[in-house]
Amino acid sequence: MRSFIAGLPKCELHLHIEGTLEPELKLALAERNGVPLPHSTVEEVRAAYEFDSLASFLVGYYDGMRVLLTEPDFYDLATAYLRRASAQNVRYAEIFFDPQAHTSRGVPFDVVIRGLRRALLDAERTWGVRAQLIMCFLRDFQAEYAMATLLESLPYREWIVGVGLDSDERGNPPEKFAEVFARARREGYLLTMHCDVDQENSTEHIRQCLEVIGVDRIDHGVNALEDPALVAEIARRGLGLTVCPISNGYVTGDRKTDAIRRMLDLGLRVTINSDDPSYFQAYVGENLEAVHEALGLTAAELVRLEHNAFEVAWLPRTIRDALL
Ligand code: ES4
Ligand code: ZN
Repeated sequence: MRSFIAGLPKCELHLHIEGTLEPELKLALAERNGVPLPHSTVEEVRAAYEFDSLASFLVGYYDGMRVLLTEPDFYDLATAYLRRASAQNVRYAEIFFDPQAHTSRGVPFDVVIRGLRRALLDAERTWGVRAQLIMCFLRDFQAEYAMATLLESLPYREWIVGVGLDSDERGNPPEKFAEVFARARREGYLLTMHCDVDQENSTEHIRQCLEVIGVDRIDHGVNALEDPALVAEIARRGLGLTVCPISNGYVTGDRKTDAIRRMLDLGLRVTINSDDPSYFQAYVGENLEAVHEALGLTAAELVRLEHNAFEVAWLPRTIRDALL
């Protein structure tokens, strides 16, 4: 089944580009940009990636970004990811980026998006892997800053397929961003939000995503299983859930594979994704293997997981059908 998984055409829908920064590239960019780091070897950088909760993960995640300063840095970051993704037979990826994690450090929005965009175009030509960008707002910053970021993105509207919401969920419910997401929808963006696994008020946050925001997808969303009314509504709307088992394992101690089993059995459009593959040392292929290892999936079920992902991808039907 290992080679079956390796050969399966894949679709990645939950991937933070800043979470793909491998220690080798972090060291190389630090050197290129003259950014001092407390570590000088890959092993030391790796050893410093330590976390047991979303909040402790995010500390290292933001620290890593200090080496990302120029347009070529963002180009190199996304190119390295797309090279690895295409080697795992990823045919299509929707890539989150966190502009505020950069503009808040003085790196201009256009530097970030131009570097990422150029990498996407070159990767499609070089490896045939398609990708689109989803702009995430940081939920632990004020809604006003998210709105300003949304307005700053409008000149690049054609380069961004949708918006998301990530970072520290605690005390930062979806409804805090209702106005921002309503405006984003009016501007033509599709909408998704993180409802991270086992966070405080998780089912209430999922309810707000459905009833207040009107999301087109939910990132994680595993805790919906605790409320039959949420499950029914997600099924009725055919919403995709982008689950990240190895990430969930790091953040909660449980890869939530039993939940994935239940979602499959309920006919929900569950998808398997990597989240922050450098930090969790697992790209989408390793995530599929982990689920297979825990659940003993059949080939048909593995195909179903990828089929779900292509189905809920934010692609025009003709392009999706060509990829399937
Ligand atoms: C994230 Cl696992 C997770 N949760 C929320 N925000 C994030 N950004 C990157 N990874
Ligand atoms: Zn995520």
